[in-house]
Amino acid sequence: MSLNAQFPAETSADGAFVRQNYSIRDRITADGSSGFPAVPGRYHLYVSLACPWAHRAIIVRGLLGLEPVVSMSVVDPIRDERGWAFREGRGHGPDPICGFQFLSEAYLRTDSSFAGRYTVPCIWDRVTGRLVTNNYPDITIDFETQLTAFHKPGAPDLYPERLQPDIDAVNAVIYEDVNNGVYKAGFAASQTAYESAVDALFRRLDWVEARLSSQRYLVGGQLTEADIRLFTTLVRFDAVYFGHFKCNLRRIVDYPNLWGYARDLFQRPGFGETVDFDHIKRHYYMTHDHINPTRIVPMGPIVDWLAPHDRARLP
Ligand SMILES: N[C@@H](CCC(=O)N[C@@H](CS)C(=O)NCC(=O)O)C(=O)O
Repeated sequence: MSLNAQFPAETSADGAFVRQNYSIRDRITADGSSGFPAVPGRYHLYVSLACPWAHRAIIVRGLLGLEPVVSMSVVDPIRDERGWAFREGRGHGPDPICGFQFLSEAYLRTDSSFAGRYTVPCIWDRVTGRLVTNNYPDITIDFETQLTAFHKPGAPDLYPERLQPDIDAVNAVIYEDVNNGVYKAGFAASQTAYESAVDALFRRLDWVEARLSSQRYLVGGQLTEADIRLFTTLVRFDAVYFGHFKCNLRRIVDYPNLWGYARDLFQRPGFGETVDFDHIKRHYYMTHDHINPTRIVPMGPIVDWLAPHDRARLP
């Protein structure tokens, strides 16, 4: 069975999308207590520019100035039954670390019996010759809290201790209803499961819209991990989730605050330049064959991400 054909199987009896549980969950630690010490040049981050979970790590790595510390490479946005592949193309190329042809090789070298999906983002350790983690929520947190010795001067504190409970609480509901909510809608295999995902998604977007009417950022009056997690879903929303995943009650451009907020982030250093709409659109529309069997990639929408946003007036 092809990987893509497996998608419908990843649903519960009532047709709801269920995200896999398999993951590799070691941690990079400042003191090395995990066996994976924070050492410059030791780790490599594999990403797809299409993937919202990988996109978080790309943004955080850039904002913290970790480019010289953790190397990174990009897979081909088109994934077939063999999984993510390293191929020459615009914005991606051969595997610079082990010469792998497919990301699956990194997983199987780590654990020859690995039974999960071969997902991005994941981090390779040059010293032990294996993956450290593919657990995306840990990757950005470890960059923020364990690699602090290597942050660039003036790097933002994206996960300040005093805000962590609030950030975690906002992340939890936004993950459930928005970040993963769009997937629940898109991969639903029953009308009921689809409608319940779309309901929850747009109720949560209304909640975020209200929250952002009186504050510039999601938590604590400053840019945090929570904003980065929401941004990578918002930036894909009108381009792919609205059509491809049928999240079409409203577009992000229809929400004054969410749309201003998304542009505010997009227009600052470290955000817009990491967004590749070509990889994003080709990945989703050409990879999920059970949703878009013709693999035709829509031309639109035309969205002006550079329009002024007026968010600086908010606290
Ligand atoms: N590792 C995570 C999330 C990351 C993730 O889903 N990445 C997607 C791209 S957005 C991926 O690599 N999918 C490959 C596949 O499903 O074969 C998970 O286990 O759910």
